[in-house]
Amino acid sequence: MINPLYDRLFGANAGAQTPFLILPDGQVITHDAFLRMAARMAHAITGAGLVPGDRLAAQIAKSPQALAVYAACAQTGVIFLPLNTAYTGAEIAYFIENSGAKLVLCDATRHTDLTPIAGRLGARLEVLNGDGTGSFADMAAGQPDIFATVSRSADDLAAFLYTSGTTGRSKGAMLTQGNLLSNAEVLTTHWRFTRDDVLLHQLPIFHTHGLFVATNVCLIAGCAMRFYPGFDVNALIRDMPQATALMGVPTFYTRLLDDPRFTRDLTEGMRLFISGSAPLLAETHVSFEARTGHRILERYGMTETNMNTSNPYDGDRRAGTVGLPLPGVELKITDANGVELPRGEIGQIEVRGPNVFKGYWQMPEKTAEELRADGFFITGDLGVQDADGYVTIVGRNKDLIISGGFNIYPKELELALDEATGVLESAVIGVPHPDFGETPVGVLVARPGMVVDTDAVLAGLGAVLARYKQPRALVVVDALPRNTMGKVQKNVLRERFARMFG
Ligand code: MCA
Ligand code: AMP
Repeated sequence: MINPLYDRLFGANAGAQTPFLILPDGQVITHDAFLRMAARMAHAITGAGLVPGDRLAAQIAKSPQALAVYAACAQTGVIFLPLNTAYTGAEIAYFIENSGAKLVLCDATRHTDLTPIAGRLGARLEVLNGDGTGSFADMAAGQPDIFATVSRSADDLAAFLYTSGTTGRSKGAMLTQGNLLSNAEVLTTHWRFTRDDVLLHQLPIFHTHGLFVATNVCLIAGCAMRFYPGFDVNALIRDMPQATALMGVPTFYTRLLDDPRFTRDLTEGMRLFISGSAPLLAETHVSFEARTGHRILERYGMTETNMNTSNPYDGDRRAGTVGLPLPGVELKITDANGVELPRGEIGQIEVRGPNVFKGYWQMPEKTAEELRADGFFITGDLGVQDADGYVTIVGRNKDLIISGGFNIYPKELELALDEATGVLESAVIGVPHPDFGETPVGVLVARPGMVVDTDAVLAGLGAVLARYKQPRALVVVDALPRNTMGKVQKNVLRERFARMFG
């Protein structure tokens, strides 16, 4: 039986009694023990009636068990659909309905909330808690710890990751086994991961960054991860002397730099610090090197494409750039008509390669808008490539805010704000934030003769939007600035409110 993703990532580590996950309390889970846990879950998944190609949605806390669900999906050929733990019931309902998930895993705390939703949508709901307990764990307990891996091909789907759109409707990016595997192979080599590495893993595992980039690389290398439930600067500082690498969003690095305990001595045994998901300010890069002697390696990727570019391991890691296209990835800068521009000119970034996804689930028209027939994907990012090939991202063609590495689409917030009592219309903009890089601010116009109670509006958003998406401030203005075409001039608003958070 052949299953490229499972065989290469997981199966290759079968029998290895070396550490895979080192938990904050010192507990060690070997590669072999992890695979046996995943095999028991694979039996539970097939026992629940799922067949290859079915979707399993998981809104569960980060834990070794949560990671084993990913391995179990790979082994059974079931499509894994990880969901942000911050999503509200209303948001989850959309993902279950849109994906047609057959099995949904949640924390016990969400069970009551999600039971009617799953019931209405015909999905089976089971519990998997962050401590590894729950009805799904019970289904897996006592199952054989070996599972006959289901045959799959590189073109079969491995995961759906939902990414919001400028229309406010999330789209399920369909990632194949080949997409994930090709990128993981390239990154492992490019960043020189070997079985001697120990990666500090504090990212969430419901995104490409924490799930595919960090985890898949460590699986291919057969190395260990110090695996934490979430970001914890104290644990990072405590454990850094026992690690070799860190992957994080820029907020990780600014928070480390804010801590006087973070010193050159502490980083002596580290060989690599990688940043991505949001722009790393050149000043952070420079301060980091001054403090530690290490140059952060910045790379650039997307849910739809995995990683596209990376600064070199050996050679010049240039602050403010995202480096060079990865081996096997073609990148070009184009004008609005898709015509390639000469080096040095700013345009839209397009990429093509084995890393590029298959399309958006059941959205052929959206897929056609962004994925060209010749295989180039229009990223929506604006960039420039210098004479040496280094890419700098200069802006976005899409209305997107990135807060602490989480994407927030203004349209989704505007649709919710427009429903609020007394609101005539709204515009949501991203403004600089010292911790999160950017944060959303809602600019509201009141209906004639009405007063907007901004506290009540914010409270109302809590029921529909995940906390991280909620605007950090709401301001009421007389009118939104518009151009002659009637389009809201968000750049004018961004300038006006740029210094709200210092
Ligand atoms: C948490 N909160 C946030 C964020 N995170 N608000 C805005 N933006 C955020 N990113 C809110 C919480 O709701 C809470 O609100 C308060 O801030 C503190 O929450 P807490 O959980 O304690 O925060 P934290 O643990 O310190 O988390 C901050 C974080 C985290 C470490 C920056 O957000 C994080 O791990 N971000 C990484 C995301 C990531 O992996 N992105 C990759 C996706 P309150 O207190 O008011 O209730 S992009 C991707 O995968 C592409 C392919 C790529 O290129 O990598
Ligand atoms: P997502 O849709 O969550 O995968 O986010 C992808 C987006 O994050 C990209 O289209 C970029 O706008 C942004 N991004 C990722 N890495 C970087 C980076 N190193 N610098 C700037 N933006 C980045």
